[in-house]
Amino acid sequence: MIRFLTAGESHGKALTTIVEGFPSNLKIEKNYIDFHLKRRQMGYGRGGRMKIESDSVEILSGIRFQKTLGSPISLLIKNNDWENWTDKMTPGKRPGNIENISIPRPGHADLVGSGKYNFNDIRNSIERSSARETAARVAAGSIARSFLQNFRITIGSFVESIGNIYPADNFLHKLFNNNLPFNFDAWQLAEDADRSPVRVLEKKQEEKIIRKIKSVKKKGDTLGGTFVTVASGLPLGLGSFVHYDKRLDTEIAAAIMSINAVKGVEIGTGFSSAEALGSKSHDQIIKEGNNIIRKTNRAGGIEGGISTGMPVIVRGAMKPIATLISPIATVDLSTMKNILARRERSDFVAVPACAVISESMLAWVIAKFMLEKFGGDSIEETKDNYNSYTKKLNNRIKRNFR
Ligand code: EPS
Repeated sequence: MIRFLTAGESHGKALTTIVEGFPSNLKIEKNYIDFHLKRRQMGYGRGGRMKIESDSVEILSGIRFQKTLGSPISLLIKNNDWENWTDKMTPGKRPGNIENISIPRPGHADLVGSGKYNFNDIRNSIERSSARETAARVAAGSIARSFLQNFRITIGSFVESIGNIYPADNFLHKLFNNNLPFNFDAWQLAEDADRSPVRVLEKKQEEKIIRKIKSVKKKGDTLGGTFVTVASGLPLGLGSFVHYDKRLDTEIAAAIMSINAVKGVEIGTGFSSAEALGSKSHDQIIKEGNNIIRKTNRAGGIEGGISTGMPVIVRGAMKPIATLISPIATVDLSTMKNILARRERSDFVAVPACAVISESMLAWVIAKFMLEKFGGDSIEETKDNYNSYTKKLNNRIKRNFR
C-alpha cells in the first residue's frame, strides 16, 4: 500500500512530501522529478508568481545512489516567494503590523475555511487551500511514474478546451474510437501538448484560446476549461467489482476531483454515454488473430471497476480561477457590509497546469493498484509477480472455458 502526505503553505518556507510504500531498488532521478515540476509551471495565462518560482526538488531521504531503499522518501520544494512573506507567514510570534484579511473571495475556500477553522484572518485559509500544494503532488506523482515505467505504463494529458474553445478534430474521439497509432503511448500525447503554451493539440485552437485569454485578462476576468488524461499499457485486472472502494474508477475519480478547482470528472464517454443508445455505447468484443479485443474504448479502459488493458481515459473540468481583478460581490466580515471581493495577485487560467497535475494523480492511483496486485519488497520481486501474471493471463482465459 503506497501513501503520501504533503505539507506546506503557499507562501511558507517550503512544501514537503513523504512518500511511503514503494519497493526497493526502484530508479529515481532528481532530474526526472524536476522535469515534471517544470511542466506544471508552464502555461500561458499564469500570474506573476510563476516568474518568482523555479521549482526543483531536494531529496532528503529514502533514496541512495538514485535507487529507493524501501524506506519513506521525503522530498522538499522551496518556495522562493517566502523571502517576501517572512513576516506575514512566520511560525514565530505575530509581528504587530500584520493586517487581518476579512473579505472572502467567492469560489475560493476563504469563507468556508474561516468558518470551519474558527479563523479571524482569511489568510489562514488561503495559504493551504492554494493550488501551490500541487507541486508537492507532482513530486510524489513523479515517483509513481518512475515505478510505472518498469511496466511500460505511461501517462499523458492534453487540454481539450479553455473558455469553451474546443478543437475542430477532437483527439478524444480518436481515443474513444480506438483509432490510435500502433503501439500508442500516452506519454506522446503529453509531449505533443507540451509544445503548445496552452497544451492543446491544434494550432488554430491554440491561437483562438490565446486571443480569448488576452481579452478576458484585459477585462480582469478568468477562465476554466476541460482536460483529458490518458494512461496506456495497463494490464487487464487492476481494481475490482467486489466492493465499491476497490474499483479502479472510484479512486481515479476521487484523485482527479481532488485537484484544486476541478468540478467534474468523466471516465470514457461519461456524461454523453447517458444520452446514447446501449448499442452505440458499449464496446464490442471481437476476436482478432489469437486475441480477444474491444473495437472501441468508450468505457475508457475500465469495465466493472477493473482495467481492461486498453488506455484509461479520464476527462476533467476545471472552473475559472476564483481570484478576479474585476471582483464580484461578497461581504466584509469585519463590518458585515456588502462589498466587492479583494483583488489579489493570481493566475487568469491554469488549465494547462491542472492537466499536468492530473497526470501525477492518475499515475499515483495506477501505481497503488499495481502494487496492491503485484506487491513485492523490491522492484525485481514486483516485476517477477507481474510477468508471471501477464504471461499466463491469455492462456488462462482460453483454457478455463474449454
Ligand atoms: C493560487 C494563487 C497564485 C497561484 C498559485 C495558486 O499564487 P499567488 O497567490 O502567490 O499569486 O500562482 O499557484 C502556485 C503558486 C503554483 O505553484 O501553482 C491559488 O490561490 O490557488
